[in-house]
Amino acid sequence: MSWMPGAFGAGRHGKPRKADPRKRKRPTGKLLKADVCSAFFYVSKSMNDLDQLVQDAHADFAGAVTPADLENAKARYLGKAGRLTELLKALGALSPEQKKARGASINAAKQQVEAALNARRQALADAELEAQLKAEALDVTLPGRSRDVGGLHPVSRTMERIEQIFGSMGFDVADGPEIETDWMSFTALNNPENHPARSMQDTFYVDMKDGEGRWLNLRPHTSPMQVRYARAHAKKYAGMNPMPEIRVIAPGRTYRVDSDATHSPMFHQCEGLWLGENVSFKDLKVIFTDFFRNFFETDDLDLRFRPSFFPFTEPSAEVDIAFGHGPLKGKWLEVAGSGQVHPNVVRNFGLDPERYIGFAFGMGPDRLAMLRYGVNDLRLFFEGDLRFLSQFK
Ligand code: 2NL
Repeated sequence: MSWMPGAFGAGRHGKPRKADPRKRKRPTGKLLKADVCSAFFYVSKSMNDLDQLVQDAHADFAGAVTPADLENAKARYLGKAGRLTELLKALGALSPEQKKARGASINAAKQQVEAALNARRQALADAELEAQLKAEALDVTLPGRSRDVGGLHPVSRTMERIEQIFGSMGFDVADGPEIETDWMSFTALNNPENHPARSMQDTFYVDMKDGEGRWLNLRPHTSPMQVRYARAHAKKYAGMNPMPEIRVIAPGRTYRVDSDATHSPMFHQCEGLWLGENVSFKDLKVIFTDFFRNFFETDDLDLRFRPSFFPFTEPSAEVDIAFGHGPLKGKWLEVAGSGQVHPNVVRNFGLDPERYIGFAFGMGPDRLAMLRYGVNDLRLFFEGDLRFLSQFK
C-alpha cells in the first residue's frame, strides 16, 4: 500500500470533523482553502478507514470456515447495508471533487475486499474438494468383488438326469397341473372310495370343488399326469390300429401331509408308464436295471423286486437296489414302486385292458439325490441354505 496508517488524518488533524452540509450543497466553483483542507481530511480519513475496512474484511473472511459463513461475511461489506455500500451511499453528499477522490479510494478498497473474498472462496472450495476426495478415496489395492457362478439345485440336477436317461430310452416327458380333481388323483387309479390316501390326514385339499362337486386336491403323486397323458394319447390315436405304445415319465412336485427328516410336505416324484400290446415285467426289469446303473454310474449294482401292493397295479413290486462297493455296500435300499397296470386303470385311460398291457412305476428324485450325493436329511434340500446348496455346482 502506498499510504501508511496515520500518515494523514485523525492523528494529525485531531478529531475528524463531519463535512459541512452547506458547503457540500454549494454549486461548484473555485476551490476554497477550506475545501482543499477538507478534501485532504477526507482522503486521509478514508485511507485509514478503508485500510481498516480492508483489514477487517481479510480477518472476517479468514474466519469464515464454511461457504455460508463467507457469504454472511461478504454481506457485511458488500451487501445492501454493508460497510462499503454505506460508504458509497455517503458519496452522494460530497462535492464532485471530493466524490472523485473518495470514490476512487472506496473502489480501490472494494477491489481489495473482492479479491480477498474470491481468494477465500477459492480456498474454501479447494478445502471442500480436498475433503471430498479424501472421504471418497478408493483403495485401488483392494481385491475386486467377484460374481459367483450359481448352480442348479441338487434335486433339479437329479430330475434332469432322470429325464435324460429315460429320454434316451424313448420315454416322453410330461408335465401337468399341481391342483387336481379327485377323479384324476384317486378314482382313475383304482383307489376305492374309502382308501386312506383320500383322507385329510394324507392329502392336502384346496377350498374349491370340481365338476363332480368333490374337493380339489394338491397332486398327491404324479400319476394324474400319466392318466391325462394316456387318455390324450388314446384319443389322439383312436383310429390307429395298433395304437403306438405309450412311453412316458411324469416328473414333478407332489404334496402329502407329512414332515420329518425323511418326509417333506412337498416332495418330488417321477412316475413312468409303458403300455403296449406286448409289454411285460421283463421289460420293466430291463429298463430299471439300465436306469439305476446309468443313474449311479456303476454296473456294480444289483436290483431285486419284492412283491407289494398298490391299488393301481397288479401284480405290484417294490424295487430295491444294492451297491457292490462304497459306504452302502451290500445294503438293500428301497428306491421305487412298480407293477403291471391294473385293468381298471387301463380302462380309465380309455383303452381295452384285454389288448393293452404294460407297467408303471414311481420313484422319488429327492431320495435318489440323497443317495447320489450322500445327503442324510431330506429337509436340507428345501431350506435354501447356501452353505449346503453351494456345494452343488
Ligand atoms: C411309489 C409307488 C408307483 C405307479 C407309481 C402308476 C401310474 C399309473 C398307473 C399305474 Cl398312471 N401306476 N404309478 C405305479 C406303481 C408304483 O409308485 O412307491 N412311488 C414312490
